[in-house]
Parts: sequence; C-alpha cells; structure tokens
Amino acid sequence: MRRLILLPCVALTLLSVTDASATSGRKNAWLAAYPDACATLRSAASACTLCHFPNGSPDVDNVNSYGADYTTNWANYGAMDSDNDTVSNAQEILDCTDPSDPESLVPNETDSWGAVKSLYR
Ligand SMILES: [Ca+2]
Ligand SMILES: [Ca+2]
Repeated sequence: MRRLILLPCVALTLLSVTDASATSGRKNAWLAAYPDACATLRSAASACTLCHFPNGSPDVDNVNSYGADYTTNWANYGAMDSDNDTVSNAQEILDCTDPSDPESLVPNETDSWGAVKSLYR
C-alpha cells in the first residue's frame, strides 16, 4: 500500500523537475538571444513575467500572447506581432516595450503621457 502512494508522488516530482528545467531553458535562451535588451525586459524575462502572466504558475498553460508565440514559433517569433500593435516582437525588444501588451509602444513625443513614461524606461 505504501508503495502505491509513493510511486505517484515520485512521478509527480519528476514531472515537476522536467517542466521547471524546460522553462528555465527557454528563459536562459531568451536572455542569451537578447544580451543587449533593456534592463526592464531582461528583469521581466528573469522573473518569467515577460512570457507568463504574473502571479500564476510558470508553466506552458499560463503564458501571455508573446509567451505563446515564443513557445510555439521559436524560429519566427521575432517577426511576429504577438500583441497586434503593428510592431514586431523583435522591434519591441529593441524599443524596450512589452511585446505582449498592445498599450506598450514607443512614446509619441507629442503625447505628454508618452514623454513622461519615457523618463521611466
Ligand atoms: Ca507588437
Ligand atoms: Ca507592445
């Protein structure tokens, strides 16, 4: 009886370790691919919130639109526009804007709110 209980626990532990390793691998791959990304995005990537919804589990079922494209279209996700704001993911990384948030764009200099936000990027 004890063995019957122990085996599923060991299997769940192994699955958890495997999933965490895969997630860490993707995060490290992103950080290696964008060594010059701004500190804000590198910090978000390190905290997993660049691809995953905050306050959720860091597994594949809890990814935002950028995380979904990053996961499923590895070879082409940079050219994609995950948040449909007309700016490619690769350009958003260069611009230090959030590739999963359509409200996160390069500030328009004539927009006073954009100018204020640019001070904190
Ligand atoms: Ca975009
Ligand atoms: Ca955006």
